[in-house]
Amino acid sequence: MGNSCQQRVSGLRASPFQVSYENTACIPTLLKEEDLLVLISFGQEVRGGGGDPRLVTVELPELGGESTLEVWRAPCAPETGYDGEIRYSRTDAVLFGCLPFEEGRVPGMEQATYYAYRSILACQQRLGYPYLLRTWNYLPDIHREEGGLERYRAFCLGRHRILETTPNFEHHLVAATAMGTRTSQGLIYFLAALEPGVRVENPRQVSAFHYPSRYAPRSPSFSRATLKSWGSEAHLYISGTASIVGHETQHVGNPSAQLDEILNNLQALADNARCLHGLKIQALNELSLLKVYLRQGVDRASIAQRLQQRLGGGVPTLFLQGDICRNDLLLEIEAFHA
Ligand code: 3EB
Repeated sequence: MGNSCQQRVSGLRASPFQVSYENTACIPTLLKEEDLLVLISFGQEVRGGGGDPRLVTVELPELGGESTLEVWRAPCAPETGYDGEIRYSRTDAVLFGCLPFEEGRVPGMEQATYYAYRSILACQQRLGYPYLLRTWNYLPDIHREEGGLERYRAFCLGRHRILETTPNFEHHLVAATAMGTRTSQGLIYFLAALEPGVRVENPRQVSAFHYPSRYAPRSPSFSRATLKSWGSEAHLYISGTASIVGHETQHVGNPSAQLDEILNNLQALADNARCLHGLKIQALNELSLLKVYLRQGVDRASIAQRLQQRLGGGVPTLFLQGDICRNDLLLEIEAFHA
């Protein structure tokens, strides 16, 4: 890599990036920032990014009338480029990669997923970041049946088939989001590093990789969170978290009760990260960022209000519309803690 960027604070390596939501910034200005690692926009695909590999568009509508950008900044200028179909941005510490989810070339969701993840694993090997920390999977039409199988379940099958070929794969499962889109182009992006994070599970929930087979022919290959220490600091990457206790959906048809259950799940997960791994987090209002996904028809304002009552309104929160993997789930929340 050209310019090395070992940032040291009191002799210890510090966080390799920070993430913020920005409502007033504009894309061309942000892309001129040398230390910009990743820029994520939401909704309609942005034209005029000049093919900058750091610019990613998640084609889910943002709710609430804003047009927010998610900005990841590194302590130094990243190196950017393309590895086949994967666009990447990397520093000495992390690799961020993004690829279109291509279903044209290979038939079916399962195969497309298998090949997408095979490309990701190969890219990690080539560039030298062998450990995934987190993945985001935005997949068109996840509830549609294809060859007798719901597409989300076919995704789980393809992801499991490739990941189970890696050493000690359950131990190394990482946090994830899997969300249905209403556009034709899907997208996967991921974060990888030189050393692994720690898998964190939730005592209120059956680990997704141990779900009974009625949910999918192969269980969903993700952990409830990944904890990654960066020297004196730590990040907790929290998966999309839903109103599931054990392995069953709770409060079918009731969005605000689902929200309360999600917050109970997030608190239990934070408690686990603190008690088992010493993460410095007590209350959910200490989380750095939230992303709330709402199924079409769920009222944003009432969810936002209840969230504010519970968390005090101090945690930056982005609301997106998406299809959560199970039909009876009305919302889902992912989070980042730094
Ligand atoms: C759940 O807990 C809800 O398949 O990668 C959440 C986050 C969910 C990630 C995935 C699925 C995934 O089962 C669904």
